[in-house]
Amino acid sequence: MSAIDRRSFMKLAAGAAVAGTSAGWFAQALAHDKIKPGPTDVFIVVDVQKCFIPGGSLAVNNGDEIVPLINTIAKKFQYVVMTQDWHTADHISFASQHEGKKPFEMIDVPYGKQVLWPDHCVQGTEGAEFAPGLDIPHAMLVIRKGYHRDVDSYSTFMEADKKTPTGLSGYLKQRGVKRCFLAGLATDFCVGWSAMDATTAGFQAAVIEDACRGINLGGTGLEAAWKEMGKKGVKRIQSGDLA
Ligand code: VGL
Ligand code: ZN
Repeated sequence: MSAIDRRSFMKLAAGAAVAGTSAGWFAQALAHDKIKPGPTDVFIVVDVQKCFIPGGSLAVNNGDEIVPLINTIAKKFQYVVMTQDWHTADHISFASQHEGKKPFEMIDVPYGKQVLWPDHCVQGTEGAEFAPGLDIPHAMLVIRKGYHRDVDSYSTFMEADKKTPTGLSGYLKQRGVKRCFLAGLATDFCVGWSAMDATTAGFQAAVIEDACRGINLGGTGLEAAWKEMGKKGVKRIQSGDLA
């Protein structure tokens, strides 16, 4: 290579480097920039249960649409954990347990504010089963949450009292996991809270947006949840970002 050739090559290379860093969307489009899940990554499939899909008692709009995509994503991961919302029949989060209260109203409970929900995901009932078509035979762990009558647990790491761990963080750390990728139902509740708690527990966390659906309470809850997640360092990615 002549000196002139080398100089123009260096210029080109520098230009490419700048393009790669300053134009994130461009970098993302290149196959080599995709995220390749490995042995320190886990895919956490949150609450893809009958109660949360159309026909269920707390149906999330289009919640059933994500099932095939979640199956596809799961195949890219060696490690998959699935979660189940798993309430007692008289759970504190059920409007039916509070005189004169209706679903989606808010009440004060000892650990803070609690949204009241229709009865859902009662232990051992059909509604608590995984959604039809969910097919992840290699999932290594199913973790249940929300089984203490007096405490809700949107997060699959920490109950809503913020002091009762589910044990998932210890499990994942013992398995050498560093990054958590999350998807499922609902974006603005169990997926979002789980992702934020993953960062609090010392993991990197990313939510795969197109493999989630949200409840969007009051029409603004979903965007507010993304904002909160961003503040906590949770990455917002798409299924196409995964190799
Ligand atoms: C959920 C509300 C109540 C969820 C669970 O899975 O997002 N939302 N219980
Ligand atoms: Zn619940």
